Amino acid sequence: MNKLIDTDMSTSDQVRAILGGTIQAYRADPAYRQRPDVHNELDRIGRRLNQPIRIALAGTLKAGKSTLVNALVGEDIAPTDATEATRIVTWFRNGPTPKVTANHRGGRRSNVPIARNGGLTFDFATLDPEDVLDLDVEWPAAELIDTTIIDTPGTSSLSRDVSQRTLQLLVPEDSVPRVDAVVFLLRTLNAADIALLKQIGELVGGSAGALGVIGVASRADEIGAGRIDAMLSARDVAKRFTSEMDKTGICQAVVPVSGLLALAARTLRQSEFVALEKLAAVDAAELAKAMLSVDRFVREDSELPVDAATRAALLHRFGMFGLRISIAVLRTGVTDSVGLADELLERSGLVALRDVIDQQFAQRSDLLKAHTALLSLRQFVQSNPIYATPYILADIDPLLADTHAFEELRLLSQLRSRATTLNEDEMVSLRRIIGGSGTDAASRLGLQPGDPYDGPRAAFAAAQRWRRRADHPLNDPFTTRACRAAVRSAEAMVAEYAARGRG
Ligand SMILES: Nc1nc2c(ncn2[C@@H]2O[C@H](COP(=O)(O)OP(=O)(O)OP(=O)(O)O)[C@@H](O)[C@H]2O)c(=O)[nH]1
Ligand SMILES: [Mg+2]
Repeated sequence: MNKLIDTDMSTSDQVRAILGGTIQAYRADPAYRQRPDVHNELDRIGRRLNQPIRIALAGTLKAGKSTLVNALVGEDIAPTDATEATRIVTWFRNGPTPKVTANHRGGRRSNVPIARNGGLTFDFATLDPEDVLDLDVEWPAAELIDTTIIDTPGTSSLSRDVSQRTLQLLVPEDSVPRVDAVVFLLRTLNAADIALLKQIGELVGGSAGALGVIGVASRADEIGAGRIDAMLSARDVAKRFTSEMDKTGICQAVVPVSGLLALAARTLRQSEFVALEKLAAVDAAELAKAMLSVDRFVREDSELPVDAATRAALLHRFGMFGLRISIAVLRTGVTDSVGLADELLERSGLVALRDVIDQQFAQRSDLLKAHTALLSLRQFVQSNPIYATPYILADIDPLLADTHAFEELRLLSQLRSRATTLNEDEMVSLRRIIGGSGTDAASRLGLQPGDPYDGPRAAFAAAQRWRRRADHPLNDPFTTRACRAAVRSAEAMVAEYAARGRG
């Protein structure tokens, strides 16, 4: 990654410095010297700065959260059937060998046997789900090395206790953030979904809670009822979702995704490819008739060249839309399973989602973690007051308020919900320059890789342009604030180019 703007790096260092000072203050304080719990908590806040970023998948009941966890990891590790496990918050981290631990109320930990039935499920025979706070899954997976993914129980107004577990994670009562970023899945736009999103949004807006939030219009393939153009209409729905979620002002982006199709693509088996090829070879009119409905497609007495059990299994893995799209892709002349998988993955929306996660979360992971640490520390010194508490707060608060990279993230969300006097072109380039399409200079300045155009000159021109735009007499305060942020982003690049030139 091109770390041109190194404000996030220095923010982490500043957070480490504040933390170091805080640790010393508590060691020196007679009231806390003998309190290992206090010192452990401070160590924990510090350690987290070096750990993978924590991204929670949250959303409504059956929105496809667990399926999307599996699609992101590329393996069937999150239970998706309606087992007890879907009611418990589950952490997926990279580890040398598969291992599942239950954290019980009162601090006890126990090993959970792993059961495999196609996917992974946990053996709850010896566990009382009511007594389990969360599950910790260690799994050797490349995707988990830099990112810890947290699967949460679906929220709904019908099941308060379960929703409560998710809320506790996302919007904890003690205000100590548990996660650094949130992917929020919505299948429909009902009042309860929007209310929850707003609840999270209020905390984000109040500069508490996760700073990064991405919206996903999930199970996007179902929107077109399995028609081939489903993902196209999904894009329309995503637009509607976007505008609805925009009103909450908390998502930096909204993407339509079919987790089911993405998972099938990432774990496509040769036997499935062979069966799909057989189906693709059937006369088009005949196949269309056989695929008119799910019931017809899995009929025992069907003439299709694939047996009923295999058809049912295919349907389970791909969904009707996935099957139609696979067959259409094979008919365009794709002849190998890798080609098919690539095409399906692209169409599932997962590639787009991963790009957004990379731009919004991965490239900013130090920053998001620094933000979490500052909030945690702020909460900590307030609930364990010592003489130094006001001084520590006096270090933390300006950092939270003035760190330009935090302001960039807040603006990326708020620009979606608040009125400005910017025209469409200006909005696009403003979002870009404050890092909406990636945090490296080329992305911010809209330069093509290998573009002969001179980066320093582009950065300088952008700073001038946004300075002028910030001074426009008809600006409202929010527009001025956004333009000034763009100036700062551009100036940071100018300075960085200059430093590079000297170095
Ligand atoms: N067609 C289609 N079905 C999906 C998709 N994602 C999930 N499903 C199905 O929807 C059902 C619920 O999926 P899960 O991934 O368990 O959803 P969840 O949000 O984790 O559910 P809870 O944790 O119980 O709230 C399963 O039967 C999935 O196969 C998708 O993208 N497309
Ligand atoms: Mg689930």
